[in-house]
Amino acid sequence: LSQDELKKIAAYKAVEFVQSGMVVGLGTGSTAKHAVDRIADLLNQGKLKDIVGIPTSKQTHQQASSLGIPLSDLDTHPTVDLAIDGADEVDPDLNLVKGRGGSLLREKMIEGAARKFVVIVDESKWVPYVGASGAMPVEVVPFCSKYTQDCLQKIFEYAGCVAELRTLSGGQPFLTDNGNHIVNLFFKSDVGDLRAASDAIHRLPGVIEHGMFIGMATAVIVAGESGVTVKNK
Ligand code: DER
Repeated sequence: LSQDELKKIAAYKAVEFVQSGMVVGLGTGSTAKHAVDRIADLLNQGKLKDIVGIPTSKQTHQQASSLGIPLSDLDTHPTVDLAIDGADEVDPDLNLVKGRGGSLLREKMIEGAARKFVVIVDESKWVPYVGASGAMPVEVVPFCSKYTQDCLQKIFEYAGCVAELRTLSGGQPFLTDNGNHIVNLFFKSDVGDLRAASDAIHRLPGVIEHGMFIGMATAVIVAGESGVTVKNK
């Protein structure tokens, strides 16, 4: 099975938890895309009714609205019944790294407002510790983002951190849906206590939010060659 087929299997499994009448957080990325497609299919088949989608990015808003899913936002629906989204990494305690697609702020707001947050991944996303497979993104204000980047790198010097501003092919800074910059943190070793790491990051005034989703997942659905498993918290 290809990685995309595994992503689709995990996504379809998660959509089984969607019931008519729910307010559903719609994730961002190639795995969540399959969940959005599936919800639209079930709505069009009449198997699901009265769903309101809360998109976690402009990209997902565009996909969901083109598929006819009714959409709203947290201002109108401050509580979300179920959020479904992918992840870049899942550690043994079901802590996540998210945001390599640049949508971490809206994802964390919506998934933090959800009664249940179901994460959908293929088995390649398992890591021994946060940051083991690549960037841990941090959304920062554009004002002096190089200064914030350098502060972030210094905080995690003990873990061999290299901090880099995320840029587009032309070299200009990547901009999130909210018009902010992303600083990617690359760790050479485990940062240790994630909540302490989170607190240290949030103490920097230029930081808006980071991509460690600590203790937020209610369940993680993992699709692998040997089948699909649901890991509950
Ligand atoms: O950017 C994000 O947070 C995405 O959800 C990412 O974590 C997963 O993207 P993928 O499903 O395309 O791997």
